[in-house]
Amino acid sequence: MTIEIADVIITSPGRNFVTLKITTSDGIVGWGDATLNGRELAVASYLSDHVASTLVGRDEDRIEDTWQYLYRGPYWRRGPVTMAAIAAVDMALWDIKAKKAGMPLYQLLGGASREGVRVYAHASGTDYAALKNAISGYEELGFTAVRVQTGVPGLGQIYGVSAAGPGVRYDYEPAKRSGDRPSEESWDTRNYLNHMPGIFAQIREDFGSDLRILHDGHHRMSPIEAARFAKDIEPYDLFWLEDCTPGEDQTALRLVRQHSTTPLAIGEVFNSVFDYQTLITERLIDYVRSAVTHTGGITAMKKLLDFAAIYGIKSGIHGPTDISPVGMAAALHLDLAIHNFGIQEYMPHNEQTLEVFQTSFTFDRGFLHPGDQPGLGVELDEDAAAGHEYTKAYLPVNRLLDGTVHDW
Ligand code: CS2
Ligand code: MG
Repeated sequence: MTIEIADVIITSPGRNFVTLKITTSDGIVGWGDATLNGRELAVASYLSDHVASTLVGRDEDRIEDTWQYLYRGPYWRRGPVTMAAIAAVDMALWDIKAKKAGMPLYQLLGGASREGVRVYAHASGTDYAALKNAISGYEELGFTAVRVQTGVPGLGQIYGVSAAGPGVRYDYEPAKRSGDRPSEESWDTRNYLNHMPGIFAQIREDFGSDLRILHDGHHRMSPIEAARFAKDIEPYDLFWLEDCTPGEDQTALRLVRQHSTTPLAIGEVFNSVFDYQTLITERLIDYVRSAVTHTGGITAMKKLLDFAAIYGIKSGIHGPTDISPVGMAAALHLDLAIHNFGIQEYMPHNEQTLEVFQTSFTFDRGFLHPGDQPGLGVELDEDAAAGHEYTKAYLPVNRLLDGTVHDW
């Protein structure tokens, strides 16, 4: 059998998603996630203008060969747009292969290594009272791990902190529909460094030592600031400190490592194993944060995680709402199968999204399972998708209080 057609579907059930649909000559359909937050149409064009016609007539079973064809073939390699496009093709082909085998994908990846995958939720609040309320809510739902983000005195709205009041928990949306240009936020690292350790102290006091606490630095610290911060928060036993420094410089984390035993996670902006080469071989991180959707798909992610395993480094796959349910399912099948699983990020999608993408994964007391439907276990309802037109949305820009554009 061969690939007969590759279609790109753009839908916006509350936020934008780009999905690749591959149909084989015998009518089997595979789905792949190609969503790149705030730059969605670039990947859609890459796929429909440059990739789709080259897939037609290819043997859908040759996943590795197709991956290499798309990666090495065009000469221009890597980058989030290219790697999201390759990821979508790769996921769709794995979906087809597993459907043909009549098995859930995790079986083809070696079978389950655990009963379910521990997930962490996003708890945030503009102040400690709101944050505490959010953490309690997640504990009631059975979560054993939470990422905590909170407002910083002297600053307004901060990325990663929900502006909604207490009690609203699943409302945090990273990309805003803000017209023709991104919204802007302000930042001050000094205020943050002085404020945040006290928040972790309060959390430990209120919630005890069992709760797994994660925190995202969102690339905002310099290497020496991150080293100080990681050292300051050591007493609060974080599960991880994520993206403490800007992602481009792998050697920056040497400095952080030299000063602290706080576990480090990085990688949601990475798209290739080469972004990790120094980090992994020098054991500068503890968790790989890539999204399957942005790192070339299941084929590439499995190799990256196997490479990490040799160095005792675990997975912490990116799973925000800007990864579609298809990309999330791909992560869950990998999580269930690999030995060096660490934790999985889980930001549940809204109801509109789940009407468009019908999922079979299940949540039970802090653990997700991808389900046992053949393939990835997610089907896109094209009629429902057509009802949600693409709406331009941007991630916000970050500036220091004096107006300087800052990392985030
Ligand atoms: C965040 C994301 O999930 C995370 O850790 O950093 O919200 C991330 O900023 C978005 O996925 C960006 O698109
Ligand atoms: Mg992050």
